[in-house]
Amino acid sequence: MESPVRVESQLTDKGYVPVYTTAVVEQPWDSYTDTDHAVWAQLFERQKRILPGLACDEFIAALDAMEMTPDRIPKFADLNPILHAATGWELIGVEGLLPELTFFEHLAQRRFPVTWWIRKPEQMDYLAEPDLFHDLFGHVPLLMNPVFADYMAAYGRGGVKAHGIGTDALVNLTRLYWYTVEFGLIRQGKSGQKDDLRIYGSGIVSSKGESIHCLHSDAPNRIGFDLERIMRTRYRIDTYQKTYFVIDSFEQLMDATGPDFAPIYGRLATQESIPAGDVLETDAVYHRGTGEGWLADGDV
Ligand code: HBI
Ligand code: FE
Repeated sequence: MESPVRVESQLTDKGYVPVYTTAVVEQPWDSYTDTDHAVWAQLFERQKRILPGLACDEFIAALDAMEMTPDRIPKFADLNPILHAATGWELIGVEGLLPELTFFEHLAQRRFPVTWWIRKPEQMDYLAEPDLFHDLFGHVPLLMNPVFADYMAAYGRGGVKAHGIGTDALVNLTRLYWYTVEFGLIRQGKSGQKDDLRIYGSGIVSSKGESIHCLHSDAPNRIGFDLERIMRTRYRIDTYQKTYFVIDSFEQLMDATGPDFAPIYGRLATQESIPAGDVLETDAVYHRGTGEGWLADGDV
């Protein structure tokens, strides 16, 4: 089959405008170039080397269980039987960002959309949109964990409902996704000290710089998980996060998102959003950031 031509996102003067497509594509594995495989190898080996001691045990164990290797880009067809046996999830190939409702519907059906193309060598350390490495290395391993896998499916069902409620609900829910699935931290030890925190967020584990920054820099806040507080909190797209939220366990995440969100959306609609770098009186503060290097504007 001819390899699909990548749908280039619109890089405009306003920055990156995603081209949302709903198409599900077969992974064009034979069309990957040696450069594509080399980019995978470099990113995979670098993260495998630095993540022990930074990423949570569940992530490291899942990465091993999936038997992904650096020598070449994994085949979705090889990974799906392993993933499906563990938690009923499967990978589907997509062009990139999906319209929100499409994305939620896939998650609700335990289908994780993985971008089929991988970044170019010159994009090694940053690209504006999720590529194969962000999705496959960042998001997929934790879908091997039964509790987190259930949370992701519940998130999808919640997203479909939120889509029916309206934009404000979707904004609240996107913040939850951002501060847990993408940029979440988890307590690994029991003392609650800074050095007991570990990473589970996909946006962090797929980034060398942020994997180190989120735990070892004094700049960001590290604050205990609080569902409604998170759903009010604005975030950063193009810089490291100003605040990272810490869960005690994946069970805590699952329990917190069990209730019907409709009354929560109602309460949140009457409250102001919270700037990304603020610390509230009511926060359980693990670390109050110095704010070094923060940009004043740009919170979304
Ligand atoms: N589409 N493929 C893909 N991957 C995502 O992570 C994704 C998406 N569409 C929308 C989206 N994430 C966020 O807006 C979620 O909060 C819904
Ligand atoms: Fe992501």
